[in-house]
Amino acid sequence: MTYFNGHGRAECIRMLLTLAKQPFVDQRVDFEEFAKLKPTLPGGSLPVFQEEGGRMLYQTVPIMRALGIKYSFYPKDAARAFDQDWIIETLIDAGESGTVLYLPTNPEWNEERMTSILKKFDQLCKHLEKYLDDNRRDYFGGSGP
Ligand SMILES: N[C@@H](CCC(=O)N[C@@H](CS)C(=O)NCC(=O)O)C(=O)O
Repeated sequence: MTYFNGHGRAECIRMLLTLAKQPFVDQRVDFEEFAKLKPTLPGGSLPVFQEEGGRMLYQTVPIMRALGIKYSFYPKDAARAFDQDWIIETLIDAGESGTVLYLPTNPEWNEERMTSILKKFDQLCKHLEKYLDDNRRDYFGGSGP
């Protein structure tokens, strides 16, 4: 598993492999090493996960889904799989709209734009919270972290 030296997009993969008790090489590269590596990467970005004797997987969510299926964290039932998938996509949408909350203020973002971004973020969070309330859960994946 190759990524930069930080949590970023890779920590969920590290956590999944750790939870599945699967030893893995946690290769962490700096920007100089990444520049050399980039042309060899299937999508030109990190994280990547090299399957033993197999393919180099890339794109965080598909890597998580493939490993989730392999190590039985991903539901076999279509309705439950759908729930996991819409939650993942909604969290990504919320993350993308929420990024502006901690970036330095961009003078090109006027108040109207900021308000509409925050409104979208708020709607997504409400949708996610409703799922937890409706299912009487504290965690999206089940009864515990
Ligand atoms: N959708 C991709 C995005 C990957 C991505 O943008 N990775 C960043 C690090 S978080 C990266 O490698 N940036 C350097 C580059 O693309 O040159 C994923 O989820 O894996």
